[in-house]
Amino acid sequence: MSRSRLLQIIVGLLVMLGLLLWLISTLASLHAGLAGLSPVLADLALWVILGLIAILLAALGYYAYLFFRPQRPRERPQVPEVKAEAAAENLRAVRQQVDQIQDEVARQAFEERSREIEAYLARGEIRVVVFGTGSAGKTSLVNAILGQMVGQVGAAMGTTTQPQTYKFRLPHVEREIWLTDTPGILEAGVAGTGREVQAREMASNADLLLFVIDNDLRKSEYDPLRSLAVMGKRSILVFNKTDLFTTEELEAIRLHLQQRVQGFIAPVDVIAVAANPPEVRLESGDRFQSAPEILPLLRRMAAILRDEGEDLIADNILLQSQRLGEEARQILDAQRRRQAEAIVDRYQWIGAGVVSVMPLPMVDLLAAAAVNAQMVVEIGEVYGCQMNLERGKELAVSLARTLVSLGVVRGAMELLSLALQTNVATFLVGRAIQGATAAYLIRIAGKSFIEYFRRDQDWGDGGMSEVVEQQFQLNRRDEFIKLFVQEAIAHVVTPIRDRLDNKQ
Ligand SMILES: Nc1nc2c(ncn2[C@@H]2O[C@H](COP(=O)(O)OP(=O)(O)OP(=O)(O)O)[C@@H](O)[C@H]2O)c(=O)[nH]1
Ligand SMILES: [Mg+2]
Repeated sequence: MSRSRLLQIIVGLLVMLGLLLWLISTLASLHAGLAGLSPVLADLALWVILGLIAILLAALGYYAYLFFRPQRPRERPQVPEVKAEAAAENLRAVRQQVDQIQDEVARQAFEERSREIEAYLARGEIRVVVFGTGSAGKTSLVNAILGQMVGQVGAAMGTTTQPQTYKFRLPHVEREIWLTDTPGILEAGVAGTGREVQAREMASNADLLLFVIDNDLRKSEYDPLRSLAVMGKRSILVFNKTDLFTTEELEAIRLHLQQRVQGFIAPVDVIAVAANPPEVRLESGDRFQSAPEILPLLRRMAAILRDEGEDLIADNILLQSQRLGEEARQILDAQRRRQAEAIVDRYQWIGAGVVSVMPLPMVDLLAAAAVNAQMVVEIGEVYGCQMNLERGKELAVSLARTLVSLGVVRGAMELLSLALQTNVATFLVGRAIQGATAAYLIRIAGKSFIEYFRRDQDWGDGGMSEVVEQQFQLNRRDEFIKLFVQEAIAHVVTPIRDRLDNKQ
């Protein structure tokens, strides 16, 4: 403690002691004066005055406490808890899906993306992405916002070839802001297209999008802007290079822009700026560079980030994790489909082999062969559904009935008879038709079961019949039947012919 402070405290204490002594002597003389008149009145007056002093001291103490109490550090605003929890929950589910992806490269890419989202959730920065056509002035805008030349500016399209991210802060916005400059969209050439994909990806991951244009909105700008805004991307439409227009032109364009984006961008979020007004030569011959005019944009950004920042982040994390989940689900679906189709493929030719050597009444035999309980169980396993053989059989039998009742058995036989008669020697045609039809029906049954398990063991509104009918329609196209017959000849006819040849 400094000496002057110590001195202040001692002087303060002495003053207080003096005041206290003065108060006591004043009260004592007041009490003595009143006691001469009435001792009871003297006591009462003394207590009232002491009570008032006590109340005064308590009030003073309370306000002193409020004034001097240690300030709790301001808590950092957290992402709204419910949404953040939903996003974390979603990410956990996505991770489980990702674990099942067998393709190493795809799995690693998904793991990387889910780690990125988690890191983003933990860090909580606000990501602002500057996006738009080549040469609209995106890099100029980034330079102006940051107040320094961080990125190269050029008249030709394609000046920025890689996204660049810069960190900065805005007054009254708690979180750090990551500002990303992206390569322009609609650049010519393959390199431009690749960059465009990257830029679009970054735009769809942004918390806040600054969509930069330098004239009226072209269709090629309107479409991506609309689809990003409609998908829930918070966007500001930044109309740059306003120095090139007269005040009247400017107002007309601004009004027109506000009308065009009505419905997905509010009029206050259409903002005119001049990020990098060019140097002008004055009459005196001196060169003059006017300052960028971006203040309205900075104000609007600060207002949005201050008022909606927390929601923007939470919504965005949720959106990203949902997108990741959807993509993982599609890959997993394709992977399971490939595995399940391989099972169907195996069973269809096993069934065909069995049927082609067993002379049984055609319709019964085909329907029975078409549905193999073991195949049902195996397809179920691919889709993570454990079922016993008994249940597999139940499903198989009801599907067999449906195949017969829908006329698929007869239909398949007619289709294949027609195709095989021209391809196979007469003495083999009967067996070939029997075998190929069995394979074909197993295929229809297998494909129908794939649909059933894909939909979480649900046949859908139209029931089993609709799924079977659909599969029959899909598998009766000419091109497919031609290929199928070739395969059937290889799997069914050739082995029979070989056996007969060996016997002779
Ligand atoms: N008149 C005028 N020109 C500007 C303004 N802002 C940018 N420009 C010019 O527009 C051209 C393109 O600017 P950039 O900032 O490189 O544009 P970009 O959108 O980053 O372009 P890419 O990186 O190629 O996609 C440059 O010649 C800038 O000087 C402005 O406010 N007024
Ligand atoms: Mg640029």
